[in-house]
Amino acid sequence: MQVKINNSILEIVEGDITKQDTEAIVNAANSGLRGGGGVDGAIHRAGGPQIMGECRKIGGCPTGSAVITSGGNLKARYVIHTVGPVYHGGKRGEAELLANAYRSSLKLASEKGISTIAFPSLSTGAYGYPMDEAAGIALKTVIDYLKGHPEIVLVRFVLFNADAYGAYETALR
Ligand code: AR6
Repeated sequence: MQVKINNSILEIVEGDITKQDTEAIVNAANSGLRGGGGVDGAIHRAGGPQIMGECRKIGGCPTGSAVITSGGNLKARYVIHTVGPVYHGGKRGEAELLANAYRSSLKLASEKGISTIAFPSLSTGAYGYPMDEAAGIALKTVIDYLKGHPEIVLVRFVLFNADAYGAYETALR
């Protein structure tokens, strides 16, 4: 499903983030940039050791912030690593931190002249954020950003299964 936000495209697809041909893909990292399971494990496996080498030099990334490395062997030229919040019930600022992770990633893309970017559904795996709530925050944050930033021409959400896709589809409608 695709919508236009001014002249930019926002789309949701079911698929694998590591296979995307956008200029950048976003990693659901941890604050130590140490690698892990889920999206993080898949990106480092597919992209090769160069990405971890660059992560080690950067050293870390606070929750809600983002850093950038090359894409190693991936089709995407860059990986933007961001850190979503761990979900503790929703009363510890999780919504704002999740929005910050999307915004920081988009801001970094704008600064680097990256115009096409693919996101996974941050925080909705190991970090336990309820998918429906996360979908609403993710889409609203990206739509608000696109309204003021025509330099980003494509944002693609890559959802890993039909349930995740359905949650984003409902939220987008
Ligand atoms: N492509 C797209 N989405 C995926 C893929 C993939 N290849 N693999 C999993 N997902 P998670 P988090 C979905 O756990 O919750 C790591 O260990 C998955 O179904 O990757 O932000 C890090 O090192 C889920 O909906 O990220 C951190 O320690 C979503 O991506 C921690 O997990 C995010 O799941 C980050 O946890």
